[in-house]
Amino acid sequence: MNGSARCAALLCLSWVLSLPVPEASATVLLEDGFDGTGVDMDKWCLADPGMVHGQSRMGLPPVIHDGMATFEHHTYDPENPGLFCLGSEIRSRRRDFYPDGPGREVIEIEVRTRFRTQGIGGVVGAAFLYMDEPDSTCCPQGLVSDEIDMEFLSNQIVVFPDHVGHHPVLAAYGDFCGQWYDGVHHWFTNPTVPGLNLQEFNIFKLRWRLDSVEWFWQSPDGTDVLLAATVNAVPDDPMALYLNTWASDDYWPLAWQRDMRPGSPDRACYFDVDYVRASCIPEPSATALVLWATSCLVGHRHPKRRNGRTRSQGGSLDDQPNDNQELRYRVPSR
Ligand SMILES: [Ca+2]
Ligand SMILES: [Ca+2]
Repeated sequence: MNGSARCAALLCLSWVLSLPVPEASATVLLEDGFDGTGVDMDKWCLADPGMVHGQSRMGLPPVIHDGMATFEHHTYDPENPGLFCLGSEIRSRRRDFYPDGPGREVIEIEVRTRFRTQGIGGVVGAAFLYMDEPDSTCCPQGLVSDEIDMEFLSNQIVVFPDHVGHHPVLAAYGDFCGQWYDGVHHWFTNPTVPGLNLQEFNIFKLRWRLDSVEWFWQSPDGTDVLLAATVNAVPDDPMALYLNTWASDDYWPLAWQRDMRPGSPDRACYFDVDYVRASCIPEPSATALVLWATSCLVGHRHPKRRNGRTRSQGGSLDDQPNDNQELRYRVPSR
């Protein structure tokens, strides 16, 4: 390359670098600020009231009030006194949350939550993505599942308080069928987060790409603090969004508390969700950016901004309003 050609190339390069990078705009797939008086059944399904998870029968719908969904947990189940506690769960009707790009390389779940523990240990409040499918050749429970968790343990607030900051449970499951903590099908962390008080409202986010999962907490100054990231046990199937409360049994010692047992007098605690939002976010790859820059050079034109928002391809995988079929028994998260 002679001097004038090199000069022209440098001029072109500087011009390309001066161009605005295509804007990555998120597309909201599901959002609920819980501003009504009941569960929006166009967006959510209630759990099968016969489903038992840990020590809890998931028989309570969340209470929608004051712009929040409150997932109550009670030790007294009037239909099964002394047999089960009562928990609460909803699942999104959409089961197609999946970072399948292009234009939707990231699935982001953002949730604002508070755990009013009332001094009671042994209860889990959670926001998570989940799917399962039958697998008769694999595992004891006959299901293989994918999952990404943001879970909060009342144990770690009231039984084992940490004055530095509380501890979210962050976990990912990829093609999981019982391989706890192997780092391949199940990845788990429970970090101390300085300044985090789970009894006040906090904003958490997870970002799921096909090759990684990241979790964030929004600090009081509005910064998204990276809490954890993994490239292991990354889900590879479309999932639905769940919110719930339940009481663990001793199968998960970290979440279990000896005094948390079904029965009266009733002891109640409350997991509040101010809002939850699921979005897909375009995230051009390095290759795509090079192609875009090349097209700018070759065509000598400004790049077109992505027109509007992308949509879910094919819509929901299951939009049939059949409340009796949707919730299989979940593998206990731990
Ligand atoms: Ca709200
Ligand atoms: Ca899978």
